[in-house]
Amino acid sequence: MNKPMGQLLRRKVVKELLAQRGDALVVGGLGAPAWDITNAGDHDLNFPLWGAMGGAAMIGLGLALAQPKKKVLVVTGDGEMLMGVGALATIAVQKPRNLSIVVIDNERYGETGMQETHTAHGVDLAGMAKAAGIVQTFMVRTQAELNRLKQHIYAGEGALFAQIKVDPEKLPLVLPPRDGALLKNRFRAALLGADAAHQ
Ligand SMILES: Cc1ncc(C[n+]2csc(CCOP(=O)(O)OP(=O)(O)O)c2C)c(N)n1
Ligand SMILES: [Mg+2]
Repeated sequence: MNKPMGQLLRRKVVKELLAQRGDALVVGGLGAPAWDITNAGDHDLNFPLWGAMGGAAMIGLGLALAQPKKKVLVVTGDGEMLMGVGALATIAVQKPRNLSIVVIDNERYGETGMQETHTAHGVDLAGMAKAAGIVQTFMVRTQAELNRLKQHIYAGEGALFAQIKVDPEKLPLVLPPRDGALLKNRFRAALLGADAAHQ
């Protein structure tokens, strides 16, 4: 029998994780995770994706390799991660210490009507990450487990992968800016300085 659905509330989870972000670079997977990171406070060093389903972890990997002194956090959905699951193998091989991937797992494709994803049927993304060779993996179902994750997420001991089981609640949208060029330019300016923004 499948385990019960997640109880944690995604907006609270993401807010707690981002409270300690400092100057970390934060990538939000398309849809609800992008709204979650925006709900926690829009930020110049947020890079919310409006598309590119399946690409969030790899965008995070590229950033982590290009900016080894910065912490990089990817917050994405179970559906998005399942689409790009091969990324786990590449991240395991590249071993970026500064990269954390957090999957907000509501066991649903929330944005398109709450269809069940494979995680509703036992697919264990944290187990897949571990088997790929990512050393730090977490399955989080409780506040105590979330608190433990918080101690490691920005420690730079990565790569780190966490799957957080959350309630499949429907929430009001909290949208980031919609203009991709604006998002890219403000991110580059905040990271590299104003001169780099438009290059
Ligand atoms: C290539 C591609 N396929 C499908 C979609 C439609 N789509 C957008 S968001 C989404 C569901 C995302 O689910 P998940 O990552 O689990 O996020 P949740 O909303 O459940 O938090 C889908 C199927 C898309 N944008 N691009
Ligand atoms: Mg989902």
